[in-house]
Amino acid sequence: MKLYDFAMAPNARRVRMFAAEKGIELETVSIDLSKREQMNDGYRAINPRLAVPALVLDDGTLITESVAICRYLDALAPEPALFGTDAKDQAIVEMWHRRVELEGMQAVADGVRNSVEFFAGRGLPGAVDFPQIPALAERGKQRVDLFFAMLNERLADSEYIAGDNFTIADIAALIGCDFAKVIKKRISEEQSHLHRWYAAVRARPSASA
Ligand SMILES: N[C@@H](CCC(=O)N[C@@H](CS)C(=O)NCC(=O)O)C(=O)O
Repeated sequence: MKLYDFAMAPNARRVRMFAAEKGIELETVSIDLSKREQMNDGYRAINPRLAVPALVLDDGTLITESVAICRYLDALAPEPALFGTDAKDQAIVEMWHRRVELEGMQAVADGVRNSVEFFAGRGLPGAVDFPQIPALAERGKQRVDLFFAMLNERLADSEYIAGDNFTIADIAALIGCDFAKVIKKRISEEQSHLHRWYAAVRARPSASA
């Protein structure tokens, strides 16, 4: 199988980090988003959604959506259990992962895509061009502050975001925190619980994948 990837793309990093935690080595093909290579006819034929990551299996099956790719890798290599263990734990991991995606990653994406010059005319990824909406960027930035505050509170009494174990929720949150630096949003010194968690998760070898 082949992963269509780009080093700086947060959603692609999600998959690389997940695979590294599982000990899975993926053959990768870089699609340089900074040169808009995702728009080229060659890539369009591989993934008409014009985004990374995209996983193409040996039988030609295309899997897009970073979390769907992670689900596939998880089924290939169930250990360590990054989507939770028993019924209750899986639901708790899903709950936190969804919150991180909707309250964190989406907020950062709104902030970045609607304010950074490179994304002018490209307010959303995909085949259709959308203009930037400055008010959405402002709302995104405000929501990032709330996201950091929410995580700091949660991490005051939990080692990792979904409980005692490192999970996909931590991967998504780390990537959200790092992506937020693009819009100059950084964890503040006073957010000691979030700081503690960030240092621990950032130090994992998979964080550099
Ligand atoms: N929901 C998709 C989002 C994929 C996505 O937005 N990928 C970005 C990179 S992180 C992309 O390819 N952007 C291309 C563009 O902006 O045209 C996923 O989780 O995989």
